[in-house]
This record gives sequence, structure tokens and C-alpha cells, in this order.
Amino acid sequence: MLFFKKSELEKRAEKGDKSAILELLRKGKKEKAKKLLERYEEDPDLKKVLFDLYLQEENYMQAYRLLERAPELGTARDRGLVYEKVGNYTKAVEEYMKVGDFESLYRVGSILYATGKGEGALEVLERTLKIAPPSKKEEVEEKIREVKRKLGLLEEKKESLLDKLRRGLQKTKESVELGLIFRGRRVDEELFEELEEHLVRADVGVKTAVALVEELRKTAVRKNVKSSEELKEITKEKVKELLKGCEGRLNLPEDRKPVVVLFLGVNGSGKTTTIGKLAHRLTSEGKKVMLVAGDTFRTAAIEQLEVWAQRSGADLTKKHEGADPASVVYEGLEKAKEGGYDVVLVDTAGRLHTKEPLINELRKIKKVVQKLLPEEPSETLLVLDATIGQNSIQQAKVFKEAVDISGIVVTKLDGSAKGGAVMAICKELRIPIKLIGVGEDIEDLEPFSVEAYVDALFD
Ligand SMILES: Nc1nc2c(ncn2[C@@H]2O[C@H](COP(=O)(O)OP(=O)(O)OP(=O)(O)O)[C@@H](O)[C@H]2O)c(=O)[nH]1
Ligand SMILES: [Mg+2]
Repeated sequence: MLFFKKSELEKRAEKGDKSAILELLRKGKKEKAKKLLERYEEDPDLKKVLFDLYLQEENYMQAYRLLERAPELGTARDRGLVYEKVGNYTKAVEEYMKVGDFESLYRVGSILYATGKGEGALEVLERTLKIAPPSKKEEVEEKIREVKRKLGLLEEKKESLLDKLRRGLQKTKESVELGLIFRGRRVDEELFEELEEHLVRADVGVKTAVALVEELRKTAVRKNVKSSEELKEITKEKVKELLKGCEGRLNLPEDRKPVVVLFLGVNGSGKTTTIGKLAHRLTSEGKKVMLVAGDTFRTAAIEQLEVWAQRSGADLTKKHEGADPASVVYEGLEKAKEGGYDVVLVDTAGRLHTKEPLINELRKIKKVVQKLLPEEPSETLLVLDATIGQNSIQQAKVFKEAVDISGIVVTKLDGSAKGGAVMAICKELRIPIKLIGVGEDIEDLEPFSVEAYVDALFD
């Protein structure tokens, strides 16, 4: 048998000499030291050392055992961690709250959420977000969304209006690089000329582009603008000013029943799709919605509206192909009046090559509406396809001849390299843009916002 001679240090340590025990620990004799620490753990200093040792080893049960007898051991953060690990959540929350920094509050939020206290969790997480370091903000926001979803407080909105517009105007931006040309440039004649050219390419309209750039030149001199970034901000402000008055809200008075909205526009401009999207929005708000298949030209057109009615949870009034559109409208309005509908959305045909009949048909439809509901239609919306850019202005003039138009819907902004046409449309026609289509999905309809539009176009 081999005997190891105990060192002086160990002998002293075994007798409970504090400094000897700590020296053992320092020398790396951890197991030996731990045994002795446990033997003499009633000593407050040694208890503290042992507690830290347990934490280092992630031996939370043992740390907890010590805490039960000495609740002041360690820092509040340490105690919070130990309580959390052994499942004493009430105490964990208490301790973390004492610390109150980002990490601790975030732990509290997560614990409360995991233990079914969603409302408490939300409150704490919102406080956490305020003190979150930039790198953690997104994570906390996601957690907040998760809690809100769980609590049923979140409408499932995946994309903000600005995001949608950015995505929508991607094509315009790629082809005309409106944001790019302002990056790190000298403010000189070359830049102004380039800007003018790019604005024209975005289908802003030559007159508008020239006038805008001329104004920018003057402003740049007056304000002694040196950096292109500064010029960009000024350009954005000018464009926003230019578009003031282009923004309009859909007018659907709550006190009238039913409210009628007529949709006009050439073939393929997006009338039926827009009606479907709007119906979806209105039914989600709890409104009772009737769609009227006033485009009787093709069976497919009627069927398409039928599909949208099903998707959006609206009802549909239709007749056979070739039926008199005004008579379908009449029937639809009668049903809507009787059935207590909130909104009626009327689809129409848009065959421009038959201009005279088209105009007559639209007038007739309007007359029928006013016969049954003298205050309607609340809105007569002209649907214009952004991809055809300035050409849409010509179309609009034809429709304006037929009936008064109260608002414009610009569709397919997502697929267009001519997003700038929105400017030309609004300036030339002097009719507010009320809605924009930014995709083919049911959610891809948004109110038009000058602010968001200009930001998306230039940033
Ligand atoms: N990308 C994109 N496509 C759209 C948008 N709005 C409509 N469309 C598409 O454009 C095409 C024509 O849309 P419709 O709604 O059928 O057009 P309409 O004006 O009813 O046409 P007619 O019934 O033929 O007079 C369809 O393929 C739609 O999916 C939009 O905002 N973005
Ligand atoms: Mg259609």
C-alpha cells in the first residue's frame, strides 16, 4: 500500500483553516477543497465560496440547497439563475426584477410567458424592449409578437405598408435607380441632368421632371447644397409637396346602407381583383358585402368575381353572360337594401374599343344606382394599371367623359418599372389616388400614402 504524505497545507485545511482551504482551491485541488468547503459550509465566507463553485459547475440543485438556508448568498442575478434552473419561478422573477437590466428583464418576460402569464410577460417585454441593445431589439420584438399572437392581440400583418411599397416599387427602382444616383455624388449639372433623365424613365412625365429638376437647381444654389444626400432629402420633400392632394381616403359613410362603389377601367386593369381584395378587407372589418357582376361580357368574368366572393366571404349577384349590366346592378342593389348590406361593390366591363356603348352603359348603370339610392354611388373608382405608365392618362380621360370619377386605384405597382406614373396620373387628372395594388394576393391592397410612396421610391 502506498501512503501519500499529507502536506502541511492540507492538514491545516482539514482542520478548518479558511485560508488553507482557499489556497487549496487556488492550487487547483478542487475536489479536495470542495469536500472541505462542504464540511465547513456553516462558515459564511466559505459558504459564499462554495456557492460560487456550485455555480461554476452549474450544480444548481446544490446551490439552491445553500440558498434555502442563506437567501442572501451571491448576487441577485446568481440567485435568479439558480431559482430559475430549479423551477422556483416566483423567486426567480423576484430576484431578476431586483437586477432590472436588459438580460434580467428579458429572462423575467420569458419565464412569465413560459408559465402562462402572458399579460405580465407582455408588460415586462415591452419595458425590456425600451432598454434593449440594438443587436437584441429584433429578437425582443419577435418575442413580443409571439406573446401577442398567443394572447390574440395581433392581427396577422406580415408586411408593413412601406415594406409592401418597397417591394412593389422594386422594379421601378431597379430600372431607374432613383435612390442610387444620390449616393456620394457631387452636386453638379451632371447630377441634375441624370436625375431628370431618370425621372423621365420612371414615367413621371417630361414636363413634371423638367420643372422639378429646375426647381431643385434653384434651391441647391440658394441653400448652397453641397452633398447629394442633402439634395435627395430636398428632392423627396419637393416630390411630396407636388403630390400633396393626391392622397385620398375611401369614402364609405357609416350612416348609409348600403354604400355603393362602382369600379371602372379597361380590360385587364385589375378591377375584379381589386374588388376581391377590397371585399376581403371590408368583410374582415365585419361588414356585410355584396358583389355585383356588372361585367356580363364574358362568362369567365362572372366566374372570376364568383371566386373572389367565395374567397372574401362576400355575397354575389350575377346573371347570365350577355345580360344587361344595368339590370344586374338593379337586382344587386335591391337585394342589398333588403338584406341590410353595408357595402355593394360593382364590377363593370371595360371594352375601350367600343367607346360610345361603353360610355352609355356606364351612365345607365349610374342612373340605376341613383334611382334606387339617390345619394349613391359614394365612390366611382377608376382602376389604372401602373405598368402602362402615362398611357393610362388617355384612358382615364375617356372614362371621365362618361361619369364623374371620385378616386383612382393604381394597380400592379409591384410589376411596374413605371412607378413614377403615379405622379403624372395624379397631377394630370386632379383626382385623388385612394388605393394601390401591390400584388396578386388578397392582402395586396393598400391605401395610398404620399409619404410612404416617396420614401419607397427614393430610399
Ligand atoms: N402583380 C399584380 N397583378 C395584379 C394586380 N391587380 C390585378 N392584377 C392581375 O391583373 C390581371 C387582370 O386583373 P383583373 O382583375 O382580371 O382585371 P379586370 O380589370 O377585371 O379585367 P377585365 O375583367 O378583363 O375587364 C390578373 O391576372 C390579376 O391577377 C396587382 O396589384 N399586382
Ligand atoms: Mg374583370
